[in-house]
Amino acid sequence: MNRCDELATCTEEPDRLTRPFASDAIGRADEHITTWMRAAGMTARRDNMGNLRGRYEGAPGSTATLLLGSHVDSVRDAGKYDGPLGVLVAIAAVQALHDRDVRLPFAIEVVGFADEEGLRYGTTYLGSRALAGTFDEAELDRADARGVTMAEAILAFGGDPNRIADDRWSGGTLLGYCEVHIEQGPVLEARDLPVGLVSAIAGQSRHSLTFTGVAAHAGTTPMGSRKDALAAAAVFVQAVEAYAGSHEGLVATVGQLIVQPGAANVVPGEVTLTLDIRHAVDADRILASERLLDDAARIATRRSIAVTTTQVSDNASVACSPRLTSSLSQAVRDLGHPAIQLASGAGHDAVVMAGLTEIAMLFVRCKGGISHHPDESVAEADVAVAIGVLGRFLDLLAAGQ
Ligand code: HGY
Ligand code: MN
Ligand code: MN
Repeated sequence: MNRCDELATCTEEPDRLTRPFASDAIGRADEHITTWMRAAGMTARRDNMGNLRGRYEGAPGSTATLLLGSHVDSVRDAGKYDGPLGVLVAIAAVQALHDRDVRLPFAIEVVGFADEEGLRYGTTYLGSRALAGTFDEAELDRADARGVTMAEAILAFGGDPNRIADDRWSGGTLLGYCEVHIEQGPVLEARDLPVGLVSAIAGQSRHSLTFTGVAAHAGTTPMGSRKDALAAAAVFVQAVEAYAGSHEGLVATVGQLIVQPGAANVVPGEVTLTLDIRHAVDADRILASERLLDDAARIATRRSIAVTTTQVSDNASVACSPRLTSSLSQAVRDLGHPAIQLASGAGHDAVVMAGLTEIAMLFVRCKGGISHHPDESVAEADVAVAIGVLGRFLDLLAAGQ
């Protein structure tokens, strides 16, 4: 818990927690985590994309590796636990082995992923894609809000943007990937449970839309002859909320909206906004994307303005491994708790890791289900359960359960 507090001081903004990809703040966080990894008997290095890779060797002759971890980056004005809790619980489980001088019949790698949230470049899962070997090099040309490309950011952060391919897993047989993460939802609190197993992770589509009208004088342009990009975007935002609200299991969000030129006395000429669409069933998510992008075109045409849309990312829903989840469930029961399963509406690096190996996730109860907000909080007792469950999970895997 103290370590979560310490990492929360690593921020790009003095009055709130904002820790973007390849920033000085995440560099400071990596230094703390590296120290803690080494204290737990791990070697630690940072790869080209900026993932922290801690390794705890297995017993002599062991050949397989189990991956643990979560992400180190954050959203803007974030809570302390989304991401870092999973990295620190994994380090605590390895620390317990190291303290007992125990070597398992497999190695453990704890990964602190460089970018799960996509705050800086709008993309998602940069770190886990590099490790899974599914990173698209074309993304290196993406520019951030200050015009710094991803390649330049990687270089400045100490990585080689031309050698991201070296980051892909090449360490032999994998037993799987297990991620501990706060639930970011209300289920465990409602059921009064400290932890739960993840059954599946909802699919997620991210789009960028730009409405282009004509900037004009706010005082002299009659209402009937305006091509107001923000008025059109506002109708679209309402349409997004109405559509998602009337479709079971669908959530859709306009999280960012940038108005140009952004002056009080100028009719907005251009608005760029983000659209985040999620559903557990991929067909429903894809249909929602099509319908909402059609709505945007219809709204623009009716107002004689233009709209362009770009798909920024698309991640299918992913089921967790029954085999790994069964061992994780057994670990939960062995610690005396019911092992319930619940779906994840939030995305996680596990989505990408599912392309590399089997995945399992353990959710930790969080207060009020609050997340992506500074009020995010977890109970120390629940974190202790999560560390115990992960330790038991390692024992069960070692016993070949
Ligand atoms: O947006 C998400 O679901 C995750 O927090 N990146
Ligand atoms: Mn997260
Ligand atoms: Mn998050």
